[in-house]
Amino acid sequence: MSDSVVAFPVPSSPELSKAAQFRALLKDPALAFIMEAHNGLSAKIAEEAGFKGIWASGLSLATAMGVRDRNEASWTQVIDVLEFMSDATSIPIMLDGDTGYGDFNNFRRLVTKLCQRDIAAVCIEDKIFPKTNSFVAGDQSLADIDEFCGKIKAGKDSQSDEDFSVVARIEALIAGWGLDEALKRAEAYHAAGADALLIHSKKSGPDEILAFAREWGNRCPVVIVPTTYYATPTERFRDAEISMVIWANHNLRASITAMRELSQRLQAEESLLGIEGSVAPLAEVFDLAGNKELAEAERKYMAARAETKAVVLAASRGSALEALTEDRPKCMLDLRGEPLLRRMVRGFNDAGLRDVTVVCGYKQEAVDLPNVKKVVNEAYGETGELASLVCGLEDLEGPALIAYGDIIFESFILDRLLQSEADIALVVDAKWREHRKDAPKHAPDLVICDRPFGEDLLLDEAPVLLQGFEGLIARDVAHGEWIGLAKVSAKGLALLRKAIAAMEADGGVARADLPDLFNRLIRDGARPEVIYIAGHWLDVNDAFDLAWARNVL
Ligand code: SPV
Ligand code: MG
Repeated sequence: MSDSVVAFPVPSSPELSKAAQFRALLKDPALAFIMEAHNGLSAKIAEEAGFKGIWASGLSLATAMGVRDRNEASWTQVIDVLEFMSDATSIPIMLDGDTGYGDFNNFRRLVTKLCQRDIAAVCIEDKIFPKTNSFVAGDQSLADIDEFCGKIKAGKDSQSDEDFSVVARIEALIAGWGLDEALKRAEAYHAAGADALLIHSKKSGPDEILAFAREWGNRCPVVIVPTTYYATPTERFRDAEISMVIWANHNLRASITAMRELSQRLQAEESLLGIEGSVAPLAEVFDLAGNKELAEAERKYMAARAETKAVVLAASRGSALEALTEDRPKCMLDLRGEPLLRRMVRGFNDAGLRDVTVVCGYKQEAVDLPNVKKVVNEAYGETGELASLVCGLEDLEGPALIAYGDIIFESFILDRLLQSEADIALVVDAKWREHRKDAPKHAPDLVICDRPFGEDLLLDEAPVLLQGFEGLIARDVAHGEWIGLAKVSAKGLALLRKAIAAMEADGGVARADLPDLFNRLIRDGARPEVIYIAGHWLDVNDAFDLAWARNVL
């Protein structure tokens, strides 16, 4: 697509208005060519090909709307299409205004509206409303000369743009009235103020329009439509000092041929295989639509909102579950008809997280969920959670949610975490003692914060992790248990990576778990935000947990 073809909105007008460009084409002694278009797409294609102007053909506009060239579409429907064409292009458009859609008064209003929509010119023909196409049998009665001159004058008096052109189309040759009648009308329309004359013919040779041109003597620009005398060498129009040639309906006819061939072939073949190579690639469609401009505008005007991605650590077997995890990791254990992990991913999706990476290890082939990216920690047997996290973070940019693969939690917990703007945020259960009283043998991820959970939290700054994870030693003093859910911002992710690199340098990644990483961050000065909850979650460590989960869900 050439750079001059623009998508809505037209960003910059050239030095000349569209009307002035069209006027210049008419006046230029060089022969000009304008191309038919009938919608925004064909108009763009005409401009892309290098045409300096567009003919908004009445025949083509009507046919593309599925109606006849008989004023069946209303003039406002025509103008609606023109507006798309004009918005989509930067070259001038001349509307085929048929007979002006009524009398002088209707034509005045048409001209006013065309100027408002930046249409450069209108051509009206001296026939009777509703018009009949010049090439079909039917009433080709000519309009009264004086009445038509009044229409031209009314149009010229109504244009709000001084460069707007009214082109008077003479149908005397089409209606069989001959050259003298055509010249008489040319004289009258010129005197009434027409900016140019369109002399139309349905002969297969150019003789009658060349005779007209000779007699007229270039007293004002002459426009022709060589649809039926197409075999005439263009040089002959130049020699006759014709001002402008209209290729009147050829985009429409080309599209009919192409669409017919394709539709018939698909109907017969019931497969896209045969046609894919012969249709415009989708990339071209998006180019023509101007998607590139939109992408640039988005970068300029839309606040960048990075998508939060989720990483689920699900590499471990869960050996306390014994036979239940013989053929699958514990994240794939069934919980009322669906695997635990699937339930989690659904919750993520519901909260707007579409990009979910699952770090697998043990029996990774059993993790067969759609819509998740699977990465494998091949060394899951000899490594801890941190090594799995490193696998999961590999291609990650921007904010990330990190979750253990064996937890179940109420959706409000996730919503609350996603709202956090902290660089690092962890969900901590302040009621952990109650949660753990029936399963005292687990070593929960206990944390010590700068203050305990309290009723007045809304009034305070968010609590932060102070001493971090303290293990079993802290049972008496812990403020809560980290539930295995955390979020990091883009900056937080960078902090994590830095801490991991430092731990690697110390040789401490392979066996490390996530609490070791958070402790390292705290040691290096980070103060992760704590989001306190009071229950409403559980994790699945053994058959007891699983039974409990199946009961409460
Ligand atoms: C049109 O394109 O609608 C025209 C030109 O009016 S013609 O069909 O040749 O009459
Ligand atoms: Mg027409």
